[in-house]
Amino acid sequence: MNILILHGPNLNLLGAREPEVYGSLTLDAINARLEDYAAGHGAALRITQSNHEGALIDALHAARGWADGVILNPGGYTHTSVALRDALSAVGLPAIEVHLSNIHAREPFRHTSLIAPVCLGQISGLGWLGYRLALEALLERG
Ligand code: CA2
Repeated sequence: MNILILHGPNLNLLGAREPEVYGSLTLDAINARLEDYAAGHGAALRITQSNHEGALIDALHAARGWADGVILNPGGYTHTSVALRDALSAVGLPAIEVHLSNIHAREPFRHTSLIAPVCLGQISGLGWLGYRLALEALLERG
C-alpha cells in the first residue's frame, strides 16, 4: 500500500517548543518511526509538511493515482479550511485525521474540525503514536 502523510502548518517546529503539548520528538524523528513501521509492513510512504494551504492541497492532488490512503494532521487548518476539506473529499481517498494534542480538551475553537467529516476517523491526543495507529488502521483495512 502507498500512503500519503501530510503535516500542516507549524509542525516543522516540533521538538523545539511546547513539548508539554506536542511531545518532544522532532518531525523528522516522527517521520523516521513511521518509515520504519511502513517498511516493516510492506508499505510505501510519501511525507509532506507545508505551512501553506495550497501546497497541502497540491500534495493531495498529486497523490491521486499513487496513494491508497491519506494520514493528515492539518494543524490550524483543521479548524478553518473549507478548501482542504474540499480537496480531500475530491480525491476520494480513505483518510485519517491525526492530532498530537487532544483538540477536544483545548480551547473551544479547536473542538470543531472541518476535515473530520470527510475522514474515516480522527485520532486526537495520543501524541506521535496517533500517526502509527492511523497507519496500522489503513494497512489493516487494506
Ligand atoms: O494537536 C495537533 O496536532 C494540532 O493539529 C496542532 C496544531 C493546532 O493548531 C491544532 O489545533 C492541533 C498546531 C501545530 C503547532 O505546532 C507546534 C509545534 C511546536 C511548537 C509550536 C507549535
